Amino acid sequence: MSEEIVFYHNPQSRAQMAHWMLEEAGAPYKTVLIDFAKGENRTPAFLAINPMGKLPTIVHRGTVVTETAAIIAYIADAFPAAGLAPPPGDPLRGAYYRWLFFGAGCMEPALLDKMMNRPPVERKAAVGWGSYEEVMATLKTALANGPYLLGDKFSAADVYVGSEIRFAMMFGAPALKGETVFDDYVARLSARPAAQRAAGG
Ligand SMILES: N[C@@H](CCC(=O)N[C@@H](CS)C(=O)NCC(=O)O)C(=O)O
Repeated sequence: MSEEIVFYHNPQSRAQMAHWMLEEAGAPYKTVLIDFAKGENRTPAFLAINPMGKLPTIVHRGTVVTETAAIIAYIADAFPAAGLAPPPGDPLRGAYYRWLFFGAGCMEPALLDKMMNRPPVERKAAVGWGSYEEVMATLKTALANGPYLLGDKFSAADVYVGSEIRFAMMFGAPALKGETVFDDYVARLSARPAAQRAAGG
């Protein structure tokens, strides 16, 4: 079975995060560009792979993986030589899972609330991400001792959470740009050769 990952990509999408991860992992991959304007993500052929019609999507060893955080975690485990995930049994695995899931389950919806000017939630206690302000304050504390979410060790969790922070800054989300912790973190991540290769397309 082919080791090559088929990567359904559009650089103007969350697929950019998976692209960076593929480069970090040194994974062999083939890019299939999907043009949203032409509806290429809504063709029967693509919907048969991902019924959500969304990117990123990868296929590896006959298995479809969707959801950016899952793709990033999957690649880290599939290419362990890159050392992008603490192995099961390593105490850091807990923090690693924590920040990956926090990124997908808390940061992303909080960020979308902000970007879409949704009204503050009425029952904060029942909403998993609480509030944008709490999410950002939590991340700020997590990165205070840095340089990465797992301390000295760069991991796939930084690819995901760091990408989200960088994306949020680009869209002018509050409480990020101008905060030294976040500015330094994003600068550190953006300087990585793999991030720069991915930024090229
Ligand atoms: N939950 C998904 C969201 C993916 C997503 O919404 N991707 C957008 C691009 S950033 C997309 O493919 N939109 C096309 C569409 O829904 O038609 C993830 O985390 O990967």
